[in-house]
Parts: sequence; structure tokens; C-alpha cells
Amino acid sequence: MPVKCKFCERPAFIKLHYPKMYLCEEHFKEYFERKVRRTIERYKMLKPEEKVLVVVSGGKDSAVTAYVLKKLGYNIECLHINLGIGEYSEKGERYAKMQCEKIGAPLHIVRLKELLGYGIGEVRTRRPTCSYCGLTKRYIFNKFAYDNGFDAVATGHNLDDEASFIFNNLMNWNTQYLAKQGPVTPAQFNGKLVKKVKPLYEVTEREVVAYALANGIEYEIDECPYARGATTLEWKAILNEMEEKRPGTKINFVKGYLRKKHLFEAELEETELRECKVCGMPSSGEVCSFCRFWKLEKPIDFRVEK
Ligand code: Q46
Ligand code: ZN
Ligand code: ZN
Repeated sequence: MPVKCKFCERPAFIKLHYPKMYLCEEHFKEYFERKVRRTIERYKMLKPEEKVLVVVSGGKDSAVTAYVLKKLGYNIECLHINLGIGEYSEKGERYAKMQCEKIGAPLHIVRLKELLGYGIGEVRTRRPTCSYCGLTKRYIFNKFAYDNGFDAVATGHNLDDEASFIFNNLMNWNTQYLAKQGPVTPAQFNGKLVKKVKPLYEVTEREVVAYALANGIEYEIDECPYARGATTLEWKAILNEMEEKRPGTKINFVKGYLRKKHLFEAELEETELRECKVCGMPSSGEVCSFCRFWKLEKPIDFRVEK
């Protein structure tokens, strides 16, 4: 006898561990969407009228973020940054296009090679690849959102990402990072740093995969060739093991961290922000790290003609 859904006669599609229950496909979708809606409300992430830019990489988390925000009725547009990392990036762009077409959301594409002349991994620098890739992505999605009047940028970070990030930074006592992490980063510097939100903050990676499957969302599964990922994966494995033994470990850990975050904030050394001499965006030095790294002489205008 197949196991039945907790709420109806249909066969179970998934067994949730926390709270422990079996759900059919339909009831799982409802459960997932309700959970995301409540997360958005609990952390006051978005107002119904706000214009949201979803950063879609081609992977599952951002695809599910766009899908569920659209389903919940938010006014979204998507941005894909093609990092110019060979076939990995080409595939990512193809998936991002498919995902946005499926939900009928406008998709903007920024291609690094066209914009800056080089892809990630092609620049001769001593800086680690992921470090300048990260700063480049963050700058582009923020400036794109600012130039085009978006109220918020949504990213696909899920509970496992957050829990492993906190775990890793606690083990290394990176209090500066621990002071700044969270489900919402409010707008700063007269809106030049656009509000950032993580609607999947309280759903597990396993739930994201199941939701993608239940809705026929296709996504890129290949890892970026530069992903060292190993340590993150190790933290995730430890947390998964704990979760097996004690369901609720991850969510309780993350919620506990949010309650104690003020302890890390007290340690934060405030860096005074000023306008970058080249692009006018917030910067801790005279020239921001993006303009400095890419040796820019004038700002990039991301405004899209309507
Ligand atoms: S930072 Fe590094 Fe990622 Fe950029 S180079 Fe690839 S792995 S894509 S999240
Ligand atoms: Zn059911
Ligand atoms: Zn700058």
C-alpha cells in the first residue's frame, strides 16, 4: 500500500521531516508556496506593489524563486549575468531563458564578455577567481536594479545555504560576516544599494529540488568549473547528518543566529561609505572595487529602453 498524503487520498509525493508528514504533489506545492509567502511577510521582505528583480543563474534556486514569486503575484523581472565561463555559462543562459519563458517574466541578459571584454577566468590577476566573480555579480545586479528603478533584488539562497554559511563563519569566527548576513538587507545610501531579499530563506534545498520537480522546472545541474565548493559541501553534509538525527536542526540554528545577531553587530567596524569617483556608487575607498578591478574610466549605464 502506497503511503497517502496527510490531507487527501492521493499517494504521497514527498516525506517531510520537519514537521514530519507525507504530502501529495498538490499539497506539497501549496505547503511550499505558503511557507515562502509567510517568510516574505515575517521578515517584511516585499510589499505587493514593489518592483522586484530576480537574479536567475540557470540553476534551481533562482529558477524556483522567480517561479514562486510570480505565482504569489509579485511584479518581477529577471536578470541573467552570463559570466563567460565557456559551456557552463552558455547552458546557464539557455536555462534562464527557458525558465523565464515558462512563467512569462521579462528577462534581461548582461554578458560579461560584451560588457567588459573578458569572461570570468580570463583576467590575469592575483585575486582568486570566485572573489572577483562575486564582486562583479554583486555590483552588476545592484547597479542594474538601481539604474532601472527596482525596489528590491531577490536571490535564491535557501535554508541550507544560510545554515552552512553561518556554520562556516562561526567555526572561523568571522564576526564581520556574521554581522551582515540575513534574510533582508535594507536599502542604503539613498537607495543606491538596493534592498536585497531571500524568499527561500526558510525552505530546505531538498524542498527546492522537489518543488522544481513538481512544477516541471528545468535547470542547470553542472557546477561552475571554478567552484571549489568542497568546504561548503562539507558543512552542508554535517548539517544534513544532524538534521537526520534531530529534525529541525537547520531552521532552529538559523533562527537562533538571527536572535543573537546583535552580538556580532556590536563588533562591526563601520566603514564610512562615499561615492566612487568613477561610477558614483557606494564605495569604501575613492574608487569602488568594481571600477578598480575592471579599470573603468566611466560608469556603465544599465538602463534598459522601454
Ligand atoms: S563565484 Fe566562483 Fe560562483 Fe563565480 S567563479 Fe563560478 S563558483 S560562478 S557561485
Ligand atoms: Zn494531498
Ligand atoms: Zn565605481
